[in-house]
Amino acid sequence: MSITVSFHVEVRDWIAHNLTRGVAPQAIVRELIDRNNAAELASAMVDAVSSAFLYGTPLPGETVEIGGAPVTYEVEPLRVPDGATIRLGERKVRVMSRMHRPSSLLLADFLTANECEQLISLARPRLDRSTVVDPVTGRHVVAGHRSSHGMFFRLGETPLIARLEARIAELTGLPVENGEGLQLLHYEAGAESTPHVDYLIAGNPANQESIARSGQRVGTLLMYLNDVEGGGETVFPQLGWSIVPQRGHALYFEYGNRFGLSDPSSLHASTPLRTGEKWVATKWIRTRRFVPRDQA
Ligand code: PD2
Ligand code: ZN
Repeated sequence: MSITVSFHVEVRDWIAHNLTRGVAPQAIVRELIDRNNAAELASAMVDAVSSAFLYGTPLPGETVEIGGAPVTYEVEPLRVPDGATIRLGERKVRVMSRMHRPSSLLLADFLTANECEQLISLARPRLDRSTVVDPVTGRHVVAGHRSSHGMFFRLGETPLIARLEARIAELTGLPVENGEGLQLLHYEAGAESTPHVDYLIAGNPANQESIARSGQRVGTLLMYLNDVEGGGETVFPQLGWSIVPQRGHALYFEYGNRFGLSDPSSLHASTPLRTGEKWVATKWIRTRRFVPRDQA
């Protein structure tokens, strides 16, 4: 049996702040007990906030359940047809592998060599140091989990971008307008992307506003634009799965289910590049039409 008790917003935000700073949940529970909270209540409050961080759900409201069932993620299959090949407009792409959780698909021939080269040529003069959203302030800052350089295309910015976005929509079954602008990343020797999830954690105002405008991120398509000589693999540490980038290949994975939860098993990274360079294009897809901050 579970009981529902009130949860002060200041206490919730204090827990969220400490989890974001990397304080261990057990240490936060101990501190709450030291401040005269019952042990069951302290654990329930920390679990409720941790679970929102883990599953990308909104922070709990003004109540918390003690003795409730733990949250689990129910995986849903991709909306991509079975078979060894998939026809996308004029193109026939080859299915190299499928994974149940996170729901994923590895494709060959998603892009032609010429499309890869054109994307690199368009992006190269516009590269900037990649930024990440600071989980505490919500501001874009250099550093954090990426040490690559990157740039964004606007939706449908060129005929090539529009053609690729139509191909992505046909693959995923999600409308073009749900996609964020295509991002290109360039890694040089030593550059990496440390383990992270692509869905938004509603722990800061910037993410809350972004989710309110466009919904949560539910899928990522990574398109590899060159063959990589050493390192630079996309890894899923919880699965022990590693994808070796090859020109024209694409990895699609989904991490949102119909209950509005996000899949923590989609944690992934790009290992440090040992030699040469790595070019990758990323399309993040939302539950609704993507509205950039400056167009809200
Ligand atoms: O470049 C990659 O392999 C990679 C790995 C993890 C890219 C991203 N995440 C990303 O763009 O989100
Ligand atoms: Zn990522």
